[in-house]
Amino acid sequence: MKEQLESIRANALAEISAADNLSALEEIRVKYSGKKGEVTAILKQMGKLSAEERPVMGALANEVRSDIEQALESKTARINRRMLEKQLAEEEIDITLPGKELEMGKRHPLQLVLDEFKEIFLGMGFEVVEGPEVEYDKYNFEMLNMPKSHPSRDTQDTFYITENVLLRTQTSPMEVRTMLSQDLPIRVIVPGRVYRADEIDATHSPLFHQIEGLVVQEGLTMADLKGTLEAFVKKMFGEQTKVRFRPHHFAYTEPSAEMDMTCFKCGGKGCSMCKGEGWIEILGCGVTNPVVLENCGIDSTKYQGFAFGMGLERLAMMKYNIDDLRLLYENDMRFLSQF
Ligand code: 2NL
Repeated sequence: MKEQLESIRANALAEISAADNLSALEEIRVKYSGKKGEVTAILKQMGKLSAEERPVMGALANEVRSDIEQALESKTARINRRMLEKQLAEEEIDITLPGKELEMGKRHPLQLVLDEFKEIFLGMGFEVVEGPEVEYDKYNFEMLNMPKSHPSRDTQDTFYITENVLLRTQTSPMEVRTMLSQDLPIRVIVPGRVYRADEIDATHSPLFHQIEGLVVQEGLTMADLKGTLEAFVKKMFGEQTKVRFRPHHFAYTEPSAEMDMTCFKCGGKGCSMCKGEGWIEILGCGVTNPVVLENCGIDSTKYQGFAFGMGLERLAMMKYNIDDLRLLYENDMRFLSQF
């Protein structure tokens, strides 16, 4: 039995030393120490031995079994380490390789101008409000002192959805909503999409963007309107910019005016940009018509308002010297990547 155990040990250790993968090692373990393994078979025969031999052989059998288990364990560890090293070598990262270039998104020129506009007016204490593009005739026209017969209500200009519902032609309906719901004083700017049934060309589009502003408080005068708008233009186009006001007519303001600014290209001398005029029209404005204030439940003997409105596209075209409105909608990367 002693020789048998010695030869089991020698064979097992030789096989373990030759094995080069985990499943081979598992087979060896089963062959020697498994339920039907060779060492296990010997241990089962211990009962047949004499009382003197039994402890000696028992000790030897245990020694053989533990030698085999230790050898299996250390070989398993070696194989595992080798596999890990191989995996690490395969996954090695070459930190000298150049990185992939990430394309950064950019803000659209209309967004750039809007952001700058908001920044300027937030700095003067205005709030930004936005509202629905599908509006009631009542808010888009009626409350703004444009009765059913008014030419700007002509169906040629306005997209009607039903008799009383339309796509807003300006953002003023949101100012009406603000006057109806908000406490005084009111200082808001209202940017947003507006719609007109226009043919597309270099200066027209059925969808464009407008920014309007409205102030309602006690003791307002035309001087507040002029000062606010002049401050805005100087911030947006530079301190050297001058403005002038020409009388105009809007149903919702009285008096009304259009504001021009000195041409940002020639500084007022006259050039192709301003068609030799030296001045460029930038916005429409006026003192809020008392009729509009009263329509919105505001006491026009106590409170005054001023309002203004302009096209965002026009502002962007002037600021960035863009000569065709359509460039702002086509999303051509060659155009957009310039901003
Ligand atoms: C333009 C210029 C303007 C207003 C918009 C306004 C709004 C309310 C009351 C009074 Cl709620 N006015 N907005 C005022 C003057 C001009 O837009 O060129 N529009 C066609």
